[in-house]
Amino acid sequence: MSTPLPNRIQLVQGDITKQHVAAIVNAANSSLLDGGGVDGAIHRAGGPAILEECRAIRARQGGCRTGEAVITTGGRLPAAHVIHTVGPVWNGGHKGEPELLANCYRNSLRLAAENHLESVAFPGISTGIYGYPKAEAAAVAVREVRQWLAAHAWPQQVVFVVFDEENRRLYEQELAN
Ligand code: AR6
Repeated sequence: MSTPLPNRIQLVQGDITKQHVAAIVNAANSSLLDGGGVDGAIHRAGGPAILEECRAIRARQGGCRTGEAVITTGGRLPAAHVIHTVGPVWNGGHKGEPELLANCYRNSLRLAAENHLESVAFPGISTGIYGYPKAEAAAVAVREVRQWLAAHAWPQQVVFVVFDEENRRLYEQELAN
């Protein structure tokens, strides 16, 4: 299901691995290895080429710190690229979580812009295993993407991919503001 919005942002409820965009964003962990959740789904659907590039990045720079992002092939995915970013683990909200989550969106969008990627799909980074409250996370996601798009031509399109009803409602509310 897709909700069209009157700008460069789209909201889709479904599986991010099925999105036909230039890049999908992965909610990874700092090892860039052995993930569950959306990470596991992306590696299963995209095949071993993604993991191979993650291992090479790890060998080169020792993984990916919280808030930062790296880019690999999309392997067999419809998306040509995967941007792996590491969201913060929710720890009550006073350990820099909002700023770290904002960095995930900014650094992913920066990589997309640098690589001239036309469209990028984001999952709700940190809102699964990492426990970030969904409403607060949706507010950060929408604010950061809006700010980026207001200042940059690339990416041209951003798709928020929500898995569940609750996130769909929260994103609809944020996007209506
Ligand atoms: N498509 C779109 N969204 C999805 C999908 C999917 N196929 N699967 C899950 N989600 P999570 P995190 C949603 O736990 O909280 C991994 O093991 C899900 O409903 O995948 O950032 C990493 O390696 C939730 O809203 O990521 C890390 O160790 C959102 O994606 C850790 O989990 C994120 O949930 C990262 O935890």
